[in-house]
Amino acid sequence: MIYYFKKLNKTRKINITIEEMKFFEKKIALDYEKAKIKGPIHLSNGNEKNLIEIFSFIHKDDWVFSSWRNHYHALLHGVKKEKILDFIYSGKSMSISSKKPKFFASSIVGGVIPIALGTSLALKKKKSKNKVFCFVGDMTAETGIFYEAYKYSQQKKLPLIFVVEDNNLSTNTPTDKTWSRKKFNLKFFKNVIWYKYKNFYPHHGTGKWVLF
Ligand SMILES: Cc1ncc(C[n+]2csc(CCOP(=O)(O)OP(=O)(O)O)c2C)c(N)n1
Ligand SMILES: [Mg+2]
Repeated sequence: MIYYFKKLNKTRKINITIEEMKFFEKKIALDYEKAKIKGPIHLSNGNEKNLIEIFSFIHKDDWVFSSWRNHYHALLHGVKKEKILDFIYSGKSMSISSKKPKFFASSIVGGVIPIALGTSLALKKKKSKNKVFCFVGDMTAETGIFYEAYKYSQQKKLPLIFVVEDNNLSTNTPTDKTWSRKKFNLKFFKNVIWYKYKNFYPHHGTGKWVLF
């Protein structure tokens, strides 16, 4: 399924199950519909198996960067459930961050890419064995900043691995049609993990109109 895996070693056993992940998002969805969360939420569904596999290659001391759709990444990297829920229920779901484990997310398309790049440069300078994993959506992976950072990280041989999560949507715009994507296949890029999935939830919210 994922082309790049043969280059990585499994470093940890993931103790969260697919059902627990789905339940975590479902509870947030229900509370959002009851107007208990006064901020946007971006839920995931359908990529649990892919993520459990990917996180088994991520060391607990590695850096993980993410986006607005970050709940699963934070959970699997070991950010405490209570801490994740604090961010979400206080309306700050898009900027979940943690020092231990090292986790940082941003709502800005491409916003974390240069930060992830700089972090990987710092790790290399410190001769650290740890890596940086930067999760991006498929449309984010089409932006200029992605290719600029990717090129720099490759030329400098930095410990930066991008994970492209491809739902073929940028909000409601199909990415393949926008970019005539057939020729570009990120799957074969070095230091890129790429997987396709179909999200049961819409871009943000749950699909139900919520009145506060
Ligand atoms: C700089 C910037 N421009 C526009 C937006 C609005 N926006 C939020 S998510 C998104 C689509 C991103 O699509 P993709 O990278 O595929 O991620 P997905 O939501 O599908 O996981 C856009 C355009 C933003 N957050 N930041
Ligand atoms: Mg997308």
